[in-house]
Formats: sequence, C-alpha cells, structure tokens
Amino acid sequence: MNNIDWRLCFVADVEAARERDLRPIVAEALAGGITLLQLRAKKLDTRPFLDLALDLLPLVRSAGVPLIINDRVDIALASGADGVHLGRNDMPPAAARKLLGNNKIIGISANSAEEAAAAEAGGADYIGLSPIFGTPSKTDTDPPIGLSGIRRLTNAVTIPGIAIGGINRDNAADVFSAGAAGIAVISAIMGAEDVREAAAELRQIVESARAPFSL
Ligand code: TZP
Ligand code: MG
Repeated sequence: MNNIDWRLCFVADVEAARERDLRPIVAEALAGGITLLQLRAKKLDTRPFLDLALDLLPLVRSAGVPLIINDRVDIALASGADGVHLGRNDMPPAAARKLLGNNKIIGISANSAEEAAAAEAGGADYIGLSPIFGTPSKTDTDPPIGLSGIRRLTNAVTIPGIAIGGINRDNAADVFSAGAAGIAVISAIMGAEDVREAAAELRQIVESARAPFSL
C-alpha cells in the first residue's frame, strides 16, 4: 500500500446526495482533483449499491483514483473496487483481510489510540481518525477528538491516518499540521454549489500541506 495518495478522500454519500444522481457529482469531484473516493450508502439495498459501484468504477479508473466501499466487503469484492472502510460494528480487519487478500485497501475507523493500534495490529492499511470535529453529516459519532486527537492517534500507529468529521477549507491545513496523512469530507464537497471548484480548492490546500506518507 505504498503507492496510494491518501490526501484528499471524497466520501460520496448516497443519503447526503438526496435526490441527486451521485455519478455526475463524483465525475466533477474527480475533475477537481480528489485522490481517493469512498462510496457510502447506508440504506441502499445490495443490488443498487453494487450497480452504483460498478457505474463509478470506470470514472475512478480513468482518473487513476482508488475506490473504497464503506461497510460492505461483499460489494467491494463483487464490484472489483480497491478496498473497504470499516467501523467498530463492521467486519473486523483480520476477517476482512481473509476475504480480500493482501492487494485490497482496508481502512478502519478509530476514536482512540487503543482502537487505532488494534486496527493496525489487525492488518489495516489506514486509520480513519473519527470524528475530528462535530458534524451534521453523521449524528451517531463518538466524541470529537479534535486536532490534539489527530496527534495522539497517529502517534500510536505507523500507518496513515485519514481525518474525517467537520473538515473544510478553513480547517484542513490545521488537520495536516496535526499529523493527518489525508482528509475525508462529505459536505465540504457535496454541499458546495460547484463541486469541481470545491474539490479543486481542497486539493490546493492539500498540495501546500506537508502530509506524511505522501508519494
Ligand atoms: N464518519 C465520521 S464523521 C462522518 C463520517 C462518515 C461525516 C463526515 O461528513 P462531513 O460533512 O465531512 O463532516
Ligand atoms: Mg461502517
């Protein structure tokens, strides 16, 4: 996992898109310069979830951007996506690794240094540092860990930490300064009037940051 650009992950969330089609939103975000895409669809049935992943794959492939599936190891496998992002109540990393093999990305959410270390021990490729700030995009989160939490959790592991939760153009640089290898956002891109411009603006911030694990 040493050729992944972890710096700017767009979490394309079907619920946050409401009635909008996710496909053109993802196309715009890719054009703006996201480096990683995570597909999140908490309420979608298996068939439409798989279809959506299959629709997005040619877009990410032609941009050279990996696709990660939230929650669903089966969808990642069946679609040929590049990996999964799993939380505390999802499949544990060691079990996911058995199914996915060594060539897929496994990301695990962590809210404490202990969880982060356990995720690495279980074979995770990156830690989702979650949540950094309060966010309306996810209401059932653990307490925000703040910028000091980024330092604490990333110090507990040797793998990259991708920060999520309330990150936007105003605080992204601070998140990198605190030790994150990347940022993951929903509303900062999806909630923007111009998705491509919002992604491009974040990409510029990311380019000026000194992110660990950068290629
Ligand atoms: N996990 C922790 S916070 C969060 C997720 C999926 C929501 C992030 O959304 P936003 O709009 O970027 O704060
Ligand atoms: Mg999950």
